[in-house]
Amino acid sequence: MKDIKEKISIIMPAYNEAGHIASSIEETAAAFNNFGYHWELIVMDDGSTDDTYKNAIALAQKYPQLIVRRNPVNTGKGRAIKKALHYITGEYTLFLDADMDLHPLQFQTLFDIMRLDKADIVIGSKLHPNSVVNYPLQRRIISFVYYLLVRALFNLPCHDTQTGLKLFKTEVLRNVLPKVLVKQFAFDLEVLVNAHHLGYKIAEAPIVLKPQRHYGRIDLRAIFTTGWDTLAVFYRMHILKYYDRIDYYRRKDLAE
Ligand SMILES: Nc1nc2c(ncn2[C@@H]2O[C@H](COP(=O)(O)OP(=O)(O)OP(=O)(O)O)[C@@H](O)[C@H]2O)c(=O)[nH]1
Ligand SMILES: [Mg+2]
Repeated sequence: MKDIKEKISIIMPAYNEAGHIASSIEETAAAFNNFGYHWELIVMDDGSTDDTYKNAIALAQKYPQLIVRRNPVNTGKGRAIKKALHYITGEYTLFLDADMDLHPLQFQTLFDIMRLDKADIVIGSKLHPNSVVNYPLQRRIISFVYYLLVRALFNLPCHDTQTGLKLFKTEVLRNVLPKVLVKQFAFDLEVLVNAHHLGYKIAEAPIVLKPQRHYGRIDLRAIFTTGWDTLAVFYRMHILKYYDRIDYYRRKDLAE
């Protein structure tokens, strides 16, 4: 074990990843054992209709650091991550997609940037000039248009809110996640908007993205829902002032 006391909690949301999940867990465990950090891996299976849960739980004996939880029905990536917060014991939390498009060894880049930039959050960005990304033109266009929308609506210092590799000081998530309402893909945006609003520093990291699937699973419906949820985050932040009010009521609750 390195002389590093910090513990990293890794949250891996998984939906119908039976084909990937065992090797994803093995690769993640190997990467973090190699780094020498203390770590734990929380796999959140979300009503998968394939063998995701079975294949993941089969590795629980081999890795005592592995926690596998299952939701009987699918309720969305955002809600699964919110639930995972209950199991986290590390000072740092990494969101890592289960499909291994982004290899967990890249954690070290994010961790180094967090320390150098004194950031509270470091997000992988496909639009970083040093990123090596290999994904279809159609997805590049969607990413860029979404970036323009996010820039127009929120003053976020991020170019890509949607990449499945993000490092947080766990304290940030404890303060932000209870306020987050989106259950699906705009969840990431809602987390970042709220963290920024609370004054946490967000930095971006280059990534290497190697798509493991031949086609993306993001369809028109997901794009529409994400766009709609994004507008809803804007409405709650700037018109309803919901996030400030919920803070106020919570503080009042605590005071009473
Ligand atoms: N818990 C949970 N995880 C999900 C859900 N939908 C997707 N995921 C997981 O979230 C991660 C990102 O989902 P992907 O479908 O890979 O989305 P993406 O990377 O934006 O799109 P692709 O290009 O198709 O890979 C993966 O680990 C999925 O297994 C869900 O409803 N619940
Ligand atoms: Mg993916």
